[in-house]
Amino acid sequence: MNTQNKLTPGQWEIDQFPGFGLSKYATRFRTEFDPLELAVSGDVQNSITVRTDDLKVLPRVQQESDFHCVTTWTKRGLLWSGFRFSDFYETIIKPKAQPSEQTEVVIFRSQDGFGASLPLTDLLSPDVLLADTLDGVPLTAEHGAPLRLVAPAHYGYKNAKHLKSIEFCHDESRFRPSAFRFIIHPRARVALEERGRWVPGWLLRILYRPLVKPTIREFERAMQQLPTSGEKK
Ligand SMILES: Nc1nc2c(c(=O)[nH]1)N[C@H]1C(S)=C(S)[C@@H](COP(=O)(O)O)O[C@H]1N2
Ligand SMILES: [Mo]
Repeated sequence: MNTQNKLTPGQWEIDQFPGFGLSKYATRFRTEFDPLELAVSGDVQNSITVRTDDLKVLPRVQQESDFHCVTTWTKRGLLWSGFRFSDFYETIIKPKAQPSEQTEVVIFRSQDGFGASLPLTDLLSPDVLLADTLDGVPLTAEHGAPLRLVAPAHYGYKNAKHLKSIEFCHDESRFRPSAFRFIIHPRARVALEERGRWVPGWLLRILYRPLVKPTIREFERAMQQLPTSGEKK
């Protein structure tokens, strides 16, 4: 569906799909894979907890899409399955949590302390999923168990893994970025090369590219130290 023939500017294709992220998260593995407990709060009437069974009312969708990390690697043709964020919003969030009509920003927080935010309008695109399987098997610790965001039109750093909570907010004020603000763009659309803010995309490419291989190795080493060694518990 989202697999394009031509890579977007500044990206190169890699064969493997590495576990990846900011170095500081490499060893902060989460332990709570199951059961899923997703806390929903923010500018809402009711704060609620969403569990695995609650998601089962949503139609399950499969999607093949490319994944673009801001540090310039792209993995093509990943097969995800899960639930459309738009279905989640319409069927669960709107009736149960009753978010404010002025909701503009959604903040995702992860079990390892990572956080990401995106405009609600971007998340309502049909290719944005809350995914729980990759290539036909439940997500591993490496790739975001138990549930992660998949937003293929946005750089990897918007695709929060190991989701713990979701906040529906009027604005970004409750969001504390996981890294220097200049490397985080509020939308981070791949097609527009919105890698960061204030710094042009072409410069960030040059700064990031040397970090790719060492970061992949760092995450691989950290994975090997996990007692469950990448398996979902
Ligand atoms: N919880 C969490 N989510 C995260 C990250 C992280 O470190 N922790 N890293 C982000 C970045 S920078 C990328 S490129 C992708 C990598 O996803 P992968 O590990 O499945 O390849 O996850 C994103 N989501
Ligand atoms: Mo990334």
